[in-house]
Amino acid sequence: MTLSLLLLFLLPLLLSFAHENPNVELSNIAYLHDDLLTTLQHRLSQPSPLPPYHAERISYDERLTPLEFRDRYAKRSIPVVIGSRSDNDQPPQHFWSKTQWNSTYFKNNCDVPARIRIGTQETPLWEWELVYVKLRTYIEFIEGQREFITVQVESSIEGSSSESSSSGSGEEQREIYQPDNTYLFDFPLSLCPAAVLDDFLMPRWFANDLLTLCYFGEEDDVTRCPYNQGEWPSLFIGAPSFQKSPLHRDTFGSSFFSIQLAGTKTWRMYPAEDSALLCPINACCKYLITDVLGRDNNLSSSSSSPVCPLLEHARYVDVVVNPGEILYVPSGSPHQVLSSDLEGGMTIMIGMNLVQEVDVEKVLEATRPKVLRESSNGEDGEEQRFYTSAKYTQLYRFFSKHRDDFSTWTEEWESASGGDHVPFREFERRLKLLQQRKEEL
Ligand SMILES: O=C(O)CCC(=O)C(=O)O
Repeated sequence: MTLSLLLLFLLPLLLSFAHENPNVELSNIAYLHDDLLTTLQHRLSQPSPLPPYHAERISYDERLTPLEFRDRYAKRSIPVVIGSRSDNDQPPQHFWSKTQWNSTYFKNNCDVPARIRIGTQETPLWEWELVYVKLRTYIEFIEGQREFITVQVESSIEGSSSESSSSGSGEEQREIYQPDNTYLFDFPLSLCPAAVLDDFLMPRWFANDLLTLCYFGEEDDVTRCPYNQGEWPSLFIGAPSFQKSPLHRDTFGSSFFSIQLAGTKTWRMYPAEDSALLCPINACCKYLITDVLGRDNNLSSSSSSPVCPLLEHARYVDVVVNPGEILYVPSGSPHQVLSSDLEGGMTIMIGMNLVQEVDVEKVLEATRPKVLRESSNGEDGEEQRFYTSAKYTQLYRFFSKHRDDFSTWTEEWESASGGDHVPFREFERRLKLLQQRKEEL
């Protein structure tokens, strides 16, 4: 089907999404419609075909400054694997932590309750149940040292919510026997004893993150913004036969980097501007099709789908990320991740969402409060209904207030840090460090 024909069927298509899929919130339809219209108009105005989406691979010890990284890759939304250019040039696996971050390290240094997901390969990870188990016990289970684990069911845990990773002492317990139907997904390292993060060296290309500077409130009552409360960096651990996580894009327009510690992952990434072609079902971050990598785990299939006919027009790139390598995913870029068990081992990965200067406009668009129907509040007795997450409010305030400052902050940070990798503790304190430096000048 050509794009101009698709344009004609645009509205009925969206309406049928809404009708057929109970996950589609009607209030999102107008937003999605605008997004798709813009995408298609842009496509139709381009000389066809558009250049293919591509990723770059650079060496981890290349003397590439954060500002060069910004100009060469982040500004142009190019995914990057920072690792080795050849098999003979492997980066040291533990470069980013003082001690080697491997399964033994996490078993010995972070034996706290961890929230894991359990489900089946047929259902997307978002629908998997959330349960708790001690991290050491979980790792022993997926390493094959335990036949089963006893987990605590989230609903039975006092004060728990799907946003929180804390655990309490509930009663309901269950035994789990299938490691491949479990996944430790996005477990905040801040829940481990502090020594774990104190060991961490922030790669220089990401140490200019602005999200970590987001606070609100008055001087003596200052609070960290949501998503700046120790959610990241986070840990992902999968059993050797865990397959894949679903297609999604990351929350509020943030970008992302990961450090692959063990096992191999293959990432399929789409450019942010093709996102509307993937049949999004809400303004953030889910899609009607969750699996674009194919049923039998091969990478070639699923580029077309009867329920999402626009999918075949979306460009994508597949990249393999090996142990020791870092992956950069540009802001707004939808992705699906396939875990490989070529060597029969588990996968361990550290991930971190961030906001760099070049991401700010996308973050503002994603977090801007959007109302279903404009009306001055109360005038006609109707309340304004926002359909942007309430958690985005402080992010929007911060990023719009300082919109014009970020470029200076980024450059100041580059000169304060010498553009080098930064121990995590200093990275967390960098606003203070910048202020100190200004006072000294
Ligand atoms: O590695 C994975 O399984 C998924 C990671 C990911 O897509 C994310 O954190 O956004």
